[in-house]
Amino acid sequence: MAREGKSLGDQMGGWKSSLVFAGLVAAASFGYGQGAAKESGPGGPAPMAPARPVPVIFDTDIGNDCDDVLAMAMLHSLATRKEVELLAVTITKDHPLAPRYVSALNTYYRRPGIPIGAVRDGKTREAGKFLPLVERKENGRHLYPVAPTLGDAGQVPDAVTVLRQTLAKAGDRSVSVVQVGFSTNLARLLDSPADAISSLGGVDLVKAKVKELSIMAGAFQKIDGKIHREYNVVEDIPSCRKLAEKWPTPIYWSGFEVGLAVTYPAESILRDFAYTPKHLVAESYIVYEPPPHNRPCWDLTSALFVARPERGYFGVSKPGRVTVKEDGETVFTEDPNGRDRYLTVSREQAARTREAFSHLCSEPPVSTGPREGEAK
Ligand SMILES: [Ca+2]
Repeated sequence: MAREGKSLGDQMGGWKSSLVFAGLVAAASFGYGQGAAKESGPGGPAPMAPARPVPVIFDTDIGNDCDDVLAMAMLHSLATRKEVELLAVTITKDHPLAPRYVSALNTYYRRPGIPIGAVRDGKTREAGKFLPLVERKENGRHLYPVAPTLGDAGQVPDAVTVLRQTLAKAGDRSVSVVQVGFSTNLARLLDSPADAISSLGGVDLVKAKVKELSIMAGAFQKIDGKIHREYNVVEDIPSCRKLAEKWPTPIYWSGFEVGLAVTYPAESILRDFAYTPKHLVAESYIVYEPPPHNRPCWDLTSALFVARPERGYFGVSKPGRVTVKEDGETVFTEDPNGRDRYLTVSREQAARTREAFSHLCSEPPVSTGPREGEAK
């Protein structure tokens, strides 16, 4: 089921109107400076530049909305630029094609060995619109090949195992976890006991190894004058409630309103991927909802924020605490000692950020090995 099909109903059609869109952007730009250097949000300090590359775990419900695909393409470009290191991809969409699809993307971007973990007994069990692209063949060969190590069954380890293994190997308080789907995997990670992988239980392992969680979930403004119960929360409310209650590191929440205000330029899909005859990213977008639709960039916001927090693409709120109600509503309460902040985006930031998205998402894969003649 696609994102619209759940909590949004048929509203997205109406939101395509530029008038409504302009209103939402304006609503999202509450009261802070327009200059990039000052764009620290309503009261929060400007985030510092991280040590690069930023080690990232990407936790995604890939196969539902196509913004997960764009976010992965962008992370690969940022990895090529040595701004991030993609340590692992874990999946909360419970469909066997999802890990195959992730492997095809990683293979296309020259990183077939990135560990992939998949949820067991998870949410959204239908194939969705674009995962089946990974099965397409031309002249008897897969158009979008997966890593040879994946095997025909496409089976990958359980996501919690991959999360624990990845964190166990990581440096102390080094990892940025980017969650852009449901909280199923991360909630189970918090509940996971000490085992052969790590002597630490889930909460302590996260506390030891994770620097921050950047999460696309919730809504911190009314949408169309109404409380918005956001899809990623609503699909697995108990897991999101557990995450909000127990997660032991700083959390940056990108609410529904942020991605809605930053749309992907459809002309980039039509033009910027033409360097290859068939491109899995562009095809997935088109199969999901073709141009001239400018897709909101929800998941991309959380990914870009960990890579370039200091570049003024977003503002951050003052600290506080997010709670998730039983019906999926997210509530932010200001607290100087709070763990949580939410992202904001002004009209000017939205324009800059969508350009950055289109350039980064459409960058061709590059071999980063030594050039011919250079010492290895
Ligand atoms: Ca997603």
